[in-house]
Amino acid sequence: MVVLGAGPAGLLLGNLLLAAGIDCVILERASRSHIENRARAGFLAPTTARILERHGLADGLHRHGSRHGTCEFRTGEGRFRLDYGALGQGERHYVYPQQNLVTDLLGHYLDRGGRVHFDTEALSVHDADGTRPSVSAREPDGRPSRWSARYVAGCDGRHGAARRSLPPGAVRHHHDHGVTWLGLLAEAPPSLDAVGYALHERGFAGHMARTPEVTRYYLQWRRGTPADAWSEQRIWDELDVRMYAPDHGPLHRGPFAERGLFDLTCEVIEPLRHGSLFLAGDAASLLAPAAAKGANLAVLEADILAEALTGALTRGDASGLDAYSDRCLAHIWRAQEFTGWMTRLLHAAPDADADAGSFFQAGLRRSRIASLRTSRIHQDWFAENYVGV
Ligand code: RFL
Repeated sequence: MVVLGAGPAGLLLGNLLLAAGIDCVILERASRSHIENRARAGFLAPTTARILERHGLADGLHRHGSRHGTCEFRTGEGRFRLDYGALGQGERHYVYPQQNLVTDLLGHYLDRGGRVHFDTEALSVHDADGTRPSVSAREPDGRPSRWSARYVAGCDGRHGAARRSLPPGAVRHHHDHGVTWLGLLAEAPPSLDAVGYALHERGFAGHMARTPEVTRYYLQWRRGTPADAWSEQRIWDELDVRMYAPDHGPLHRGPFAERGLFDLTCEVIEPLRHGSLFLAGDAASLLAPAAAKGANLAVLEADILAEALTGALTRGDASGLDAYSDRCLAHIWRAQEFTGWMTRLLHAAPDADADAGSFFQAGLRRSRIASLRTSRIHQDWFAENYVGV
């Protein structure tokens, strides 16, 4: 088995294949230290924790992760909290930085004797329509190499080789929410004991705890403006305004260790299987980060794929592989639907003051927020979708 990419999807898959006695190799474009330090997700769903627990891979999560079940919405009319851990299915998130999860999964994989080729970029998948597909790659010293196996798993993200190798029949659904975020990683403790979503006429601002020393902030950002256009002082001042800090308490400031721009776009590839090539994680679908679903879907899909491959390779039962794409797409579309709803809730339409239509949108948004504040049924729906995948 050849697995492309050592993110959450590829590393979980690699672990589960080795545990089932299936030989595999992971090709990873980046270095080991890069993947062990790449800060991304932080909010992991209970489903993710259960999958890791079931496979004996949750030790780090339980030792160092924390639990979280409250979010706070702030608007010009005030603020309200939803204890989502007590609503819906009564489940809470785990807060555990993605780079720690990747480090744990990599450690377990190597302990089991797994092979990863770092600094090795997959270029293309060949002969996926046959029973002996192969992957052409570039080795760290620039030499070309070729890897063949019975199956190839494309877990190499949105810009990976698996996506580039899809046959013409593959459909790529793409949607642009028309919103850009400046994502910030602040070396500062969290400023509130909840996920903070602030809706302001100047745009959205978000607050998410990562560790006691590090906090993520997001600012809705004018598309096309460079990430470094504003000084740290100006960004903190803007966060203060949009998060209504004078009304609800100051933000703990600190230097920004990272800034990046994210266009809130989403994509789904259909189907997720092309002969002997299977897509999982961001390679299969991309979600706007508004609802924190991407890493959780990556883990879920890797678990489903591992079970299907184990059936095919150890028992000659290919039914799991046949069902893989449909099973995952059901989860993906549900996550896309909720993420789209969250995205519309949190953002004024771009250039909100430009036309009368956007006032209509603002009215709908106020009504959505009011419903979420007052309707128990709406809160239960929110909680179930917010925590689930
Ligand atoms: P990854 O993690 O991108 O890993 C893919 C790996 O493939 C390698 N690669 C290649 N290797 C070989 N050959 C090639 N040609 C290659 N091309 C790429 C890459 O170096 C990399 O190591 O994909 P995977 O495993 O599918 O995991 C997906 C998640 O990383 C992603 O969905 C999440 O980070 C999304 N996300 C969040 N998800 C959550 O569930 N909860 C969150 O709280 C959350 N917060 C976030 C997020 C994503 C963010 N960004 C990046 C927009 C916050 C942010 C800011």
